[in-house]
Amino acid sequence: MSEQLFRLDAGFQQYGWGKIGSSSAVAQFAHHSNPSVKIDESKPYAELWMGTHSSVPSYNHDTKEPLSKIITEHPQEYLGSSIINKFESKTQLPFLFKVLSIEKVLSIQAHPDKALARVLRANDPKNYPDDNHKPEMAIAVTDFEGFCGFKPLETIADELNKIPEFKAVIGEELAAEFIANIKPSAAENSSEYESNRKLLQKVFGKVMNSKDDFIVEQSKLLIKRAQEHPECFTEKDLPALLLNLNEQFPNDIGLFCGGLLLNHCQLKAGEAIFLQAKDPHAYISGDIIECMAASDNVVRAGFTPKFKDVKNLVEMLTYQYGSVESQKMVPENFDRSSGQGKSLLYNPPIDEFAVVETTFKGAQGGVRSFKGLQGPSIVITTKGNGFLKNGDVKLRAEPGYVFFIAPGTEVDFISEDEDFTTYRAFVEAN
Ligand code: 9C2
Ligand code: ZN
Repeated sequence: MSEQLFRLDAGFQQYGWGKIGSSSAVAQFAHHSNPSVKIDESKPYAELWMGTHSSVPSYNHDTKEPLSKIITEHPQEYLGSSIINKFESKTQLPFLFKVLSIEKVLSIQAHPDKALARVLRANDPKNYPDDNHKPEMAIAVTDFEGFCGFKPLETIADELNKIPEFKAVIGEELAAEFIANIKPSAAENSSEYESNRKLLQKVFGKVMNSKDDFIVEQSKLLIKRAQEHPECFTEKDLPALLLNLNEQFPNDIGLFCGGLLLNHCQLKAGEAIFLQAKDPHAYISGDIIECMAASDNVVRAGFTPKFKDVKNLVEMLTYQYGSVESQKMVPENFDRSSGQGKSLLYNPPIDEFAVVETTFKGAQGGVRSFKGLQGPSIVITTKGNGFLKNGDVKLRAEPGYVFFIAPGTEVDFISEDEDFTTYRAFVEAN
C-alpha cells in the first residue's frame, strides 16, 4: 500500500493554443518534476492534468502505479466512505485538477450539465467521452484574459446600434426586435427575464447559423472598423481585442459569438472565476490553475480547429447574462490551517471540489499546519521551495511537484523561501 502522502507524476495535453516549449508553465512543471520528460521547443504545452481521468491519468512518482489503481485497491483509505457514497465511485476522484498555460484563445465553449452529458455521450462517445458535468473554476496565476458569460443586454443593444457589421449578421429585423424588447433590469427568474433569455438565444443562434462566407465578408469589415474607427466601439478594449483575435483566427465566427457577445474578463493573479455548466466562455491568455468536475466534455463554437457542435451549443446554453463582476469569486481564509503564511479557500457552489492557495510572503522557514480533510486532495507547487510533511514522511516540494494526500491526513507545509506557493484541490462530502 502507498503512503498517506506521496508524489505524483502528472501528464499533459499539447493542444494548439498552449504556450510553446519551455515558455509554458506546463512544460516547466512536467520537466522539473520528472526530468525524463524532455521539452520539445517547437511544440505547445497547454494543460497539465492531475487526477484519475482516463485520458491523461496521474501516476505514483516512485512506484509508477496509476493513481486510479492505487485508489481502486484501497478505496476506503484513498477516497473515504463519505466520498464513495456521495459520488458513487470506488475508483475515481470526483475532480480533475489542471494547470493551463495559454498563448492563444481557446475555443468558444460550454460544458454540459449531468443530464445533457449522458445524452451527448450516448449519441456521440467519440466527441463526448464522459457522462459527467463539468462546472469549472479558474484561478489566475499570472495576469489573465478570457471570455466569460454573455454581456449585459444593454451593451449588446448598444453594439447593434453602433457596429453595422454586427447588425448585418443579426439581420435588421431581429436586431430591431432585440433592441425594442429587452428589459435589462428584469429581476432574475421573472417572466421578463425569461423573455430576455429567449431574445439572447435568438441572437446567438442567428450568429452561429450564419453562412461561412457571409461571416468572412462581415468580419473583414469589422476588423477594418476596429483599425480605422475604434471610436465606434463603446467598450474601449474591444477594438484591440478583436484585432488580436483576428491575427490568431482570421475572419472567424468567434469575433462575433465571442468578441461581440461575451464579456471580456481580465483577472490579476489571485483573482478567480467560476463557470457553471452551460455558461459560455473561452480563455485568451495567461497561466491559470483550473479545477473541474472530472470530465472532458466540451461543446465548441468558434476559434478552434476542433469539432464544433452548433446545434447542441445553441440549444444548451442558459443564456444568463450580466457583468464580469458577477462571475468573480471571493476567496476566504481557510480556517482548518494555522501557523505562518496564509491559506485562502476558493469554494465554488458545487460538490466536487474546492481549492486552497497557500503562500508564505515574509515567512521564510515558516510552517503552516493543516488538519486532516474529510476527502482526498492533490497539491501542486507553483513557485518557490519547501516541504510537505506527515509524521516521518517529509517530501521536498519544488515548482511542478505534485502530491496526493489521503483523507484524514494532517500535513505541515514548510517553506524554504518566501515564494513557496501551493494550490490544493480537495473534496469533502459536506
Ligand atoms: O480542456 C478545454 C480546452 O476543452 N477550459 O479547450 O482545447 O477544447 O478548445 P479546447 C478544457 C479546459 O479544461 C476548459 O474547459 N475552459
Ligand atoms: Zn471550459
